[in-house]
Order: sequence, then structure tokens, then C-alpha cells
Amino acid sequence: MTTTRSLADLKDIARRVRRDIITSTTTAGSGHPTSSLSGVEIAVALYFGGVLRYDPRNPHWPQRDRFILSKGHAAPLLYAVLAEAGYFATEELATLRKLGSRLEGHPNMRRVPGVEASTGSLGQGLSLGIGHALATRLDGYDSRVYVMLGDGEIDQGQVWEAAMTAHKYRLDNLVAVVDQNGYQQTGATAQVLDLRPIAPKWEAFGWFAQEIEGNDMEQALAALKKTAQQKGRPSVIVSRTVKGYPITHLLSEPNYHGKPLTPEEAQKALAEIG
Ligand SMILES: Cc1ncc(C[n+]2csc(CCOP(=O)(O)OP(=O)(O)O)c2C)c(N)n1
Ligand SMILES: [Mg+2]
Repeated sequence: MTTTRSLADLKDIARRVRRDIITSTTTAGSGHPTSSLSGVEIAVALYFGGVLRYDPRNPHWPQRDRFILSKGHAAPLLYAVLAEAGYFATEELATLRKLGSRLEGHPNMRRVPGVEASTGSLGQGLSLGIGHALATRLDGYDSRVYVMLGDGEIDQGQVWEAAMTAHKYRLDNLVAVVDQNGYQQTGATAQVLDLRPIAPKWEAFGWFAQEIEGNDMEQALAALKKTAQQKGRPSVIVSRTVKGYPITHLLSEPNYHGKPLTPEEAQKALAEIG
């Protein structure tokens, strides 16, 4: 099944998800709010815009589509979306990173329903996505696999090995999203290792590439839907976003990687989100 909401509803969900990201990380006193905030529109469009087929009452439904958060440190985003989708109660988000909680700092597929892969060691998610895409094809299903990567994460060689492999097997049921928020752990991606222009590199590896403003819900939704029309090649969406969006004082502030907001900052941020 898919869930299809109106554009206004999707924007409402995105606001709730952003609030959950900020509240859960501030309550935890740790985590990666800015990395989570940049990817909200893509994740919300995917789960609630009629793109991903899933059933929260049957998380292992064989014909389901898969979403793999390769940038696993953005777990607060994944958890907020899974709670919104009905995999578990929203109240559980308050247990993020607490001792004994299944909502660990990085997603654990053995503990959390709806988590398709245990990620956090960057660079591996696309390879895992290839495994799912090949397996579901062998099973004769038309399931699709979506993988979100960071723009720093794609520095890793394994990502490009996966890019070559996906093309070799003509995996038109595989979609990579590069959350191009311009920053990684220690600074701007442009300074650490400048891979721009990103889309032509994927095209050179045989992929169908789209470039979008990724904090625009309409663009996120349209780009995700368009990937289904591709035959014989995998798709990538290079999603230009803002790390920390839309919290003004977090906008592209490199020192905020992996830091929660203080309770006072969180109050201001929640007011800003509305
Ligand atoms: C293999 C590996 N090396 C290093 C890290 C530590 N690390 C966590 S987040 C991060 C930066 C990731 O940047 P990016 O992919 O751009 O994601 P963003 O937070 O900007 O969304 C790094 C280096 C890791 N998780 N895995
Ligand atoms: Mg980044």
C-alpha cells in the first residue's frame, strides 16, 4: 500500500517531523539534528506522497519497497518518519539514545520495525540497496529501493563501486538520493573533497540523474515519481539542501554537526518551525 497525502498535508507532516527531530535530539542531549533536518522533504515525500509501498502492520511484507538511510547518523529523521507512518508510537521518540532504547544513535534493523538496514558506518547503504534490488528482482516482484546518502559520504570509494555495479545489473528499481547539504563532519564538502559537479559523475557511470532543490516538497515529490519511468538504468537525485533547514542560526553552520540544540535553542527553533 502507499499513502498519498495532499501537498498541504505533506508540508504539515514535514513540520511535525522537524519538531520531532529537534525535540528528540535535545531530550537525548546528543545526535545529529542538522543532518536530519536537511533530508526531511525527500523522506516525507517518499513515505507519504504515494511513492513508497509499505505496511507498518507487516514490516517484512515481501513485496514492499525499501528505504535505506545510508547516512545512518540522521536516524532521528528516520525514526520520526517511521513513527508518523505508524511503525511505533510517537512517544517512543523521547527514548532516543537512552540506555535500553531500541532507538539507538544509528538505526538497528534487528530492533526497529521499518528499519531495512543497520547503517552508520558511512558508504555501505548503496551496496545494501543493490542486494535488495537484485533479490526482489529474482523473486519476481516490482519492489523499488531508495537509498539516501550524504554529500560527504559519497567521498567513500565503496559508493562508486556500487554505482558501477548498479549499472552493470541495469537496476532500474534502485534510486539513490544524495543529500547535498554542502557540509560534512569537519567542514564544507567543497573544502574536504569537492566532488561537484555531482550529477555528471553519476551520469558517467550510466545513471539517470536529476538535480533538485531538495527542501522544496513539490520538487522532491516530482523527482521521486519520475524515477519510476526509467527503464534499464538506476536513478540518482542530487538534492541540493541546507544543513539544519530551516532553523536560521543553524543554516550551514559547520560547528553544528552532531550537536543537539540546547533546550533554549530548541524552544526558539520550534517556534520558528511553527
Ligand atoms: C565510515 C565512517 N567514517 C566516518 C564516520 C563519522 N561521520 C559521521 S557523520 C560524518 C559526516 C557525514 O557527512 P555527510 O555525508 O555530508 O552527511 P551530513 O551529516 O552532512 O548529512 C562522518 C565523517 C562514519 N560514521 N562512518
Ligand atoms: Mg553533508
